[in-house]
Amino acid sequence: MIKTNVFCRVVSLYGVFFVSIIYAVMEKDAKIYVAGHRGLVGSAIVRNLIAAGYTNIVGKTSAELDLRNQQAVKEFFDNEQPDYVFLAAAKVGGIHANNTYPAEFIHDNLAIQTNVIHQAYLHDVKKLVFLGSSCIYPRACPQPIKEEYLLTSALEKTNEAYAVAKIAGLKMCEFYNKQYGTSFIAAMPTNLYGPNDNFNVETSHVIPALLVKIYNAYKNNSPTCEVWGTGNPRREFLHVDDLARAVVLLMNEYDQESIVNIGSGTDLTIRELVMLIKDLIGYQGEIVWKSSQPDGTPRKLLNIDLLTSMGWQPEIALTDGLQETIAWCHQNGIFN
Ligand code: GFB
Repeated sequence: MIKTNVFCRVVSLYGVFFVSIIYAVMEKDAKIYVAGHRGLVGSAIVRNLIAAGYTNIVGKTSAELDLRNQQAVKEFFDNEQPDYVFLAAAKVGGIHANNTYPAEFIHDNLAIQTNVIHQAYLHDVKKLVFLGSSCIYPRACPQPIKEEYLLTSALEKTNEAYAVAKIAGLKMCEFYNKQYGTSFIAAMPTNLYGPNDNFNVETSHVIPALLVKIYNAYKNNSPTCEVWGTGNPRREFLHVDDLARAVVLLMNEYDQESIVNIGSGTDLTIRELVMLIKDLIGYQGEIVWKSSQPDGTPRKLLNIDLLTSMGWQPEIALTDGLQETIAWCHQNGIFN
């Protein structure tokens, strides 16, 4: 049985104010394990929890705790006995990394999530949030993608290994709830960006890759800057601080069976994204499209009705989030 803290929130709808009751699961001094606390997602969750007044947050680097190691994960749970778990640790990467290292993507993700979810069950963790990805949905999905479209047709090939592992993870949460009565929920974020991302242009996602490539071309006065694919695919992007707000909300307020999409509700073409970043950085050269690199799925815009029905809305517009990320890159030695 989950202990709940009840408090009130004032919400405004069409200018009329309502008082809504919130059932917050996590006590402020509860022990909260954020797996992957140094990464893009985990570090944003930690920032959000600290700002909200949570005082007992646990994290381990991959050097301190290899989550692929079953015995090490068991010993960690034996020692720490966390009350709540955010499972944000994963082997992640952009289209090239997914396509090039599928064995590592399926092995590492299956191992990490299996170890953490199973130990969370064995150690009576009160609630766990598993982070998946919008690439779990079929390649040819109707858009925007509803949660119910899961497993309705074939996956995109470039990230099939990662998607299959994430589908196994969300199903593991569902089946542990069904058989063991656990309270494990699964959130499916769209493409994310922000501080503490991977900025290695070979293995990263598209936004960090473009920031580094276009900044370098600007700094070096290069007449051209090479980017991948045709520019035609559409992608939806969400700043990771908006994601963290959603994930903490779900931990505190959501207890239904369905997975929950987390997105910004709008998308743009990769070409439009490139032009936006080019303008923000001030690069005047020519963009060259390397069409030998894959485009990936043509579109994966999420339907976010379930999440917005809980009162969440994205707050950071793409241009603002990109400007903030560019400033972070300057301050943190990414651009040098
Ligand atoms: O973020 P990304 O690598 O992966 O974006 P996905 C790929 C899109 O951006 C493709 C284009 O259409 C690429 O052709 N692109 C253009 C580039 N230039 C570049 C570049 O320099 N680097 C990169 N990386 N892309 C990921 C999955 O899919 O989505 C992950 O691979 C995860 O598993 C994530 O699910 C959410 O959006 O295609």
